[in-house]
Amino acid sequence: CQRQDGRPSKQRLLVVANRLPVSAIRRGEDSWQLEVSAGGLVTALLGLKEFDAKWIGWAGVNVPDEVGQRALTNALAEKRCIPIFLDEEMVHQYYNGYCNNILWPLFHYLGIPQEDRLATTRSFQSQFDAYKKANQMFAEVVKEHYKEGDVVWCHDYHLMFLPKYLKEYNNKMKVGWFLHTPFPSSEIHRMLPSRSELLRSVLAADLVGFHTYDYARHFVSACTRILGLEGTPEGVEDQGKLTRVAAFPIGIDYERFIRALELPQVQNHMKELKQRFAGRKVMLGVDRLDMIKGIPQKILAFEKFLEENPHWRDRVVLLQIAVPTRTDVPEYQKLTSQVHEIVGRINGKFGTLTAVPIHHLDRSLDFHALCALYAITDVALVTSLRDGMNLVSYEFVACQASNKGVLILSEVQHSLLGLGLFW
Ligand code: ADQ
Repeated sequence: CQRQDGRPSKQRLLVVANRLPVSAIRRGEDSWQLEVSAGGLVTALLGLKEFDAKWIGWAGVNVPDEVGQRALTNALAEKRCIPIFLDEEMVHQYYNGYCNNILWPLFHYLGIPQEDRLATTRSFQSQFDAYKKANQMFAEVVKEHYKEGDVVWCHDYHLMFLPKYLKEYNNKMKVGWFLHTPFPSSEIHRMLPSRSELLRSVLAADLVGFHTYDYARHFVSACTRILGLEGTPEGVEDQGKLTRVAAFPIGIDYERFIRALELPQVQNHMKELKQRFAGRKVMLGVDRLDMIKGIPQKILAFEKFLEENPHWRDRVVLLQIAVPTRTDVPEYQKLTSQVHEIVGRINGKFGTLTAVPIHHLDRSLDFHALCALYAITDVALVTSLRDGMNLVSYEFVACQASNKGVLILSEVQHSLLGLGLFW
């Protein structure tokens, strides 16, 4: 494919994910402010420079009126983003319900909530119906923007029906699907009432990708054991049609971090932080506030460390930066209160009039502030109980250009990141 000046044009790519890489905040009837969202999917896809990419997804806000929808669509077009508008009920059933209450915990081995185990319960069925409906809405928007030759890249557990809906529309469309979470063992996937339908829908894609070989293997064995299909070294075969399945461990745009560390504003911020915490070792946690990230466990381990090593009490500080997510889901609200309670108790126990051992922030930091923090950190703590990959570990290592900090990983992270970080 050639441009008029003779240079090859970039491959067109439609990235489809539940959320857009920006969050929208309404400032007036037809005016919107856009902010980059924090999260692994956004960070991971920042490196997509060799494609002519557009991103389709939900803007994370309810916009019931047409004026607002039009204005937001125009504002997002400048960022090469195309919004999907989901109403409150859909968000409740599809996103908070089926995605975050059922698929997310199950894929991280946390089980299915008791009341949703029976497929016959009304809440499960309505959440599953909403999930399919939402996937259809995404498919409609993809169809509207698709041009022959485009590659469509669907992301994550929110959109497991999308490959099927897209292929039903146009079997020639090139469709990939990538999962950012673990894919669990087939024994766990079996617990899901809609297990077969979900697998079959994903198999409609041409290429199915996972972070690790283990997740890919779990997916293939779920297809062989649950659907009775043939697993081959390339993927899964069904009546002569092969769906390729492979591991593609995701990384970060390393150069972006290195360049940021050289900026005067980042250098100045590093100096300020070093002065602020002079005489103390800095330990750091950067996470979405999610139960899989092991935040209470990390903070309780820090308390144990202070208890058992009194001479460290005024010589170390833990900075925990936890951006809130899924704030409408009761489990996440409980987690926030639990973390606040533990932090308050430990600071009350070990704090002095002039210093506290834990600084906990419920917010996102901007990219430059984050780089400065990684750069001056002595010990980064990544304590996920289970995680698809975890990019914070990569970011910390990338920013340790001049420091000789230590990265402490939970057992599960250690086995995962050994794949990419230390090879
Ligand atoms: P996450 O669980 O969101 O996504 P993770 O790999 O932990 O992903 O990365 C989080 C990203 O958000 C990092 O880039 C980090 O810098 C940023 N971030 C987190 N907290 C922040 C804060 N308080 N302020 C600013 N930025 C913050 C999913 C899976 C992961 C998988 C990724 C990518 O759960 O396992 O690694 O996708 O595939």
